[in-house]
Amino acid sequence: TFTAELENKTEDQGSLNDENSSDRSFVGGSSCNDVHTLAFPSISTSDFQFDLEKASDIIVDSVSDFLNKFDSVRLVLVDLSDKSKILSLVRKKAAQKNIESNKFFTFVGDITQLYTKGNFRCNVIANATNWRLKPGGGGVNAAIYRAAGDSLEIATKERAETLSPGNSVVVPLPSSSPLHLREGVTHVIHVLGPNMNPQRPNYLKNDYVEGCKILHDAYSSLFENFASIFK
Ligand code: AR6
Repeated sequence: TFTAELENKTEDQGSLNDENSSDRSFVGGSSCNDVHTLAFPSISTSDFQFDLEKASDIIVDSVSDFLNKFDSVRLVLVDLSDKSKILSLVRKKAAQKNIESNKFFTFVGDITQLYTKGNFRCNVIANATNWRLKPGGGGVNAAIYRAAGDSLEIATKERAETLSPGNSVVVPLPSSSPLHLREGVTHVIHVLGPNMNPQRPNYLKNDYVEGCKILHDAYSSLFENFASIFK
């Protein structure tokens, strides 16, 4: 079944040190060179505390809309653990929607080490950022800024100072950045999602009508910006 395929793929690709992975030609091989691949984390569902059921519906709907419009692209939802609830919800819902498993799948691993640890080439990665586009703060944002070095902060500042919820910005990564050199990442797309955490700015006070709209806008903006890189 579709689900089984996705699960197998996730296990193979996520097994970080498996030198004999049967999926090697698919994940690391030249087939990726003519396919633009975006790896993205689940926006807003950890530090920003957005509901996982609602987020998974929005991810699958947004992915499906995007894949209907573009060929030669792949979208990959990444999370750190094979116990990730958002990954399993999204896998289940993607299967129900019959989304093609070679164009959209999940991957278990660190988004900053997809190639060196996961043998998986992705030229573009998304970051779940904060409104000031600042390094640190924890989560995937801290990890990406740490892995990319100072040049990401400098390149980001040239593009934007702040971001409003539901928007994203593409930042070309200088070739001197370790993330570019080691992992082959050419662009980082910062995305700001809706915030349901009272301790963070732009707190939505559990307003899921507004929250769902913003998360939908965030993924639409992310995918459109991804397409704009290779168009
Ligand atoms: N690789 C892959 N996925 C990761 C990684 C990683 N290295 N680290 C975390 N995740 P979060 P948010 C997953 O909290 O909810 C920051 O401080 C994680 O398991 O990073 O949008 C920013 O500055 C989860 O599935 O982002 C903002 O202030 C997903 O990434 C705020 O957090 C997103 O979790 C944004 O909160």
